[in-house]
Amino acid sequence: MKQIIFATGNEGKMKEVREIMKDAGDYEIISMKEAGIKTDVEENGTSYSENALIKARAVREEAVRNGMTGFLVMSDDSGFEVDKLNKEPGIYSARYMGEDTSYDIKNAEILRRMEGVPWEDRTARFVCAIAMVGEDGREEVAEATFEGFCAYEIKGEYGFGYDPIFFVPEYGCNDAELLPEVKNSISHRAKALRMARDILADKFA
Ligand code: ITT
Repeated sequence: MKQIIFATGNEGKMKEVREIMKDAGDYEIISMKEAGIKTDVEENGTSYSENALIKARAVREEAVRNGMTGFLVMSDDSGFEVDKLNKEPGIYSARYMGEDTSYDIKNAEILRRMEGVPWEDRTARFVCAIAMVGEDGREEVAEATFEGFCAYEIKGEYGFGYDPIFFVPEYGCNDAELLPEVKNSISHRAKALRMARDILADKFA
């Protein structure tokens, strides 16, 4: 069975990817840790797709150096965009206010910056780019969005990152209030991974 090394150091993402890809048939998903890969690259691209490719290429190179065969690398670059804040934090979502700042603080700061902004101007979204890099260097990217609003309040215990301040109109609650199986059926990551699976079947079979 072919292995997909999923190039992320983010536990929240890894958990969702495993759940979304659990019936991905011919592939076994393994984390970088499980593959013994330690690469930590600088994400200096100017788009989600570029950053996703930067991560996947670096992991492929290390896997090849380590003598691995029969694998494909996948990575996820994602972010939270608030239109009223010029799409911040955007591609800098992980680094916003510092990588080690807690999301309680980051989320509170975004809500503070959005104080007094009416509902119709609170449009926001998550974006996810999934890059695939084959053992032979072949490259593909799939990108998808999850549209909603910047909430008025921090709410919910599920998910990770900015989920507690993202309001999901279809469900009338914040993303972090949705059960994981619900988020994982409608999210930016779910959509991009579904597209990625079609690309895998088409171009990497
Ligand atoms: P890797 O690069 O190792 O994958 P990272 O957390 O640094 O991990 P990104 O650079 O892609 O990953 O940053 C994505 C950030 O966007 C993430 O840290 C969250 O702050 C936010 N984010 C992305 N998807 C999210 C989701 O589904 N729910 C909440 N926040 C999300």
